[in-house]
Amino acid sequence: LWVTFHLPQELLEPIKSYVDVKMWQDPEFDMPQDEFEAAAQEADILWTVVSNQVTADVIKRAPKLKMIANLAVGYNNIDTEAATEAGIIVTNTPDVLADTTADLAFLLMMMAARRTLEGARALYQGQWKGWQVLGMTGMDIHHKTLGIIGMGTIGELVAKRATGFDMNVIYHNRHEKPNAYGAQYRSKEDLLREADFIIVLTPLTPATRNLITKEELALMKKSAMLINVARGGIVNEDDLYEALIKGDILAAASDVFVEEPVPTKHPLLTLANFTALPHLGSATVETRLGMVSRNVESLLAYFNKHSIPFRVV
Ligand code: 8YV
Repeated sequence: LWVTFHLPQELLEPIKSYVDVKMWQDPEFDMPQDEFEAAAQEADILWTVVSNQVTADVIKRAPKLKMIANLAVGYNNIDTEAATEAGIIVTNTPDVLADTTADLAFLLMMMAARRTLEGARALYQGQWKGWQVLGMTGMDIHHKTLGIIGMGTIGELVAKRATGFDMNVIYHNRHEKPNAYGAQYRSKEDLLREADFIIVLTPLTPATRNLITKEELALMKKSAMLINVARGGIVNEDDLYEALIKGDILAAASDVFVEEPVPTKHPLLTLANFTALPHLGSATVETRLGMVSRNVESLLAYFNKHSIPFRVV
């Protein structure tokens, strides 16, 4: 079994008696893709994270591979069609991170609304000049309309939070969800036109890549804010930059990027009306340990020839 990220040894204990374990040793940096591909070639089982690209080509050159446990709910890093064809089991970590990620979605929305990054940056840089009536004023979220695009488990938990903040919630999803905390279904276009805040929460698939481009941004209110806690690539970053520069929308925030870690020269990072976080959606101790447990459960079921929980392929 190849663990392609760094885990504290004690978390490997439950599986060690079943299998020889190799692990990426650097806790600071992701495993580079070429080293990951070399690991995949010799692995029977891979324990991966979303920075590992398991393409059809990687699968073709991994003759022994039988299972991939992905430490994430999203599995856009894995070519599931190629895995299915090769008879490879793929598992993920559903539900356990949903509340934590919903919290972060809310946090990012409020950071954008209240301009907290801008304010904190000014303070740390010694540029806080004192209280002014209209200094650093943001926008209230209460009694505003929140539009959720992608009403899965995390979307519903964001809607739940929003009701406690007296927001009016609308959503767009492939299927209508009648019991989603009073949230009202809208077409994508109507949601874009009506919402004051939009939170993107779809998985990244061929259908959702570039779901938000200049056309969608143009439909949004000029006072609206766009928040992405799903995946880079769902929102077109070049178009978002243009929209923020031109004032097509007021502000945006994102926890996810097309390239992660984000290059320090990324144009979006130069904008005062853009708030960035380093993919912290699921980053609490409780949730990360819960995610590890989900994968361990799947692995133990595999070793013991039981039916495999959290299986996506
Ligand atoms: C993961 C995530 O921690 O679960 C997901 O889909 O985006 C994160 O919570 C991260 O992607 C590492 O695999």
